[in-house]
Amino acid sequence: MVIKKYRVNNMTEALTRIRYELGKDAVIVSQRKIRKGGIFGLFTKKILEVTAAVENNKNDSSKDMQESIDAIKKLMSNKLGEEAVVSKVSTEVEKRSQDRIEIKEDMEEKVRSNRVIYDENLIERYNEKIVEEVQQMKSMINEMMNMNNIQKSGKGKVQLKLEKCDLNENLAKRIVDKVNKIEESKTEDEKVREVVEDMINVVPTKLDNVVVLVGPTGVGKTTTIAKLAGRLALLEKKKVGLITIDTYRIGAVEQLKTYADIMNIPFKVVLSIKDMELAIESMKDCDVILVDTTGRSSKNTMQISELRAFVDKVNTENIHLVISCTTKNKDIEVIVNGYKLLNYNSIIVTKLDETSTYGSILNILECADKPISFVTTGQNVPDDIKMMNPKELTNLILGEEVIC
Ligand SMILES: Nc1nc2c(ncn2[C@@H]2O[C@H](COP(=O)(O)OP(=O)(O)O)[C@@H](O)[C@H]2O)c(=O)[nH]1
Ligand SMILES: [Mg+2]
Repeated sequence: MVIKKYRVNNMTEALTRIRYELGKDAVIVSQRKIRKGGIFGLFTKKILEVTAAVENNKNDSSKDMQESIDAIKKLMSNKLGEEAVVSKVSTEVEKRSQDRIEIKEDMEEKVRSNRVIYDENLIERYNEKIVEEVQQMKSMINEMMNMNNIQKSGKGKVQLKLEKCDLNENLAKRIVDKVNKIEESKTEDEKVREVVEDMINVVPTKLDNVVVLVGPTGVGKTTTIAKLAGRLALLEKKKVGLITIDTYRIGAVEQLKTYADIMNIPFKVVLSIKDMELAIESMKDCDVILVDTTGRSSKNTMQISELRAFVDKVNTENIHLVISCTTKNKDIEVIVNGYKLLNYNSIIVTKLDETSTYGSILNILECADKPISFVTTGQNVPDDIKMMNPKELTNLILGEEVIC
């Protein structure tokens, strides 16, 4: 806000100067006649004193604001303690608000006493400006507090970036430690990529003999079995058989039977360990037998042991733990460890299309300490399944690519 007094001979002269110097948005706040010159009040001349005001974004508020922001940035870069910074900023905010309130009151008082028409919009805009400035200051204070909290937590930029990608805290810390040990002259990003890529072990899965999928309910085991069956039978022209021991869920049998019918491949429902032997025997001319299992609670060792009896009977090294990449970090540990009783050899991570951060993939692989065989990326059978190499998976994990 610029407020300026003009001593002129008449109003026309005042208006001309005000318009020229303050622009067309200026308003007249007050006007009065005063005496000028003379000796001891004699021979004085009556002139007009006109006070005009204009809100001036560039030259006033924004400049003040910019100065404050610059001051804060300087304080931040000087790494002052949190309290010192915040109290300094708070004082700035208060001072600025107070200044503006005083000017406003002053202006209103002048307008009232001189009965000058004034621009309501100007006051309104002026108030909005105050709110804006205070909000801006507030967000800067928050940002600074966050920065200081981060500093206090001792976490560096890389650690925070990894955690933002949903990698769990411990894993992110381990990656940072490994990055810090790399001596070659590479950028930090390159080092992080190298470490993450190194942690991913992909198995070029050969689907033959008997393939068993285990994992919690709803992660996509049956859908994945259907996708694999489709690829093997339709694309690779292999003889495929389907077995399910998922008789607990209503509709589970029908779901797989429908796929088997569509693909015209043999399908058996197994209810007992004895049935399992017979079913495998009946499909011995198949190149691949895919076995779907019941989703059991990984917390219930009884249920897992029961399932193990079936899986043991199959006698295969081709057991995949199926787990969704939308699984919460804490649950990953419970699932991965709970299913270890089934001696799975590799991991299938499903539902990559349902999230935009993929750190959980590495959380799963590291926790299980097993290679990854497939990822699934949607509900379409048989299309939405693929193998990904470590580079592609690293791109996803570090948030450089997304699955739509
Ligand atoms: N978005 C998405 N949904 C999937 C994927 N795989 C399976 N689903 C869906 O997840 C739900 C449960 O799948 P299902 O195969 O019955 O899981 P199961 O209980 O482990 O056998 C179904 O609605 C599937 O269509 C996937 O990769 N992406
Ligand atoms: Mg199922």
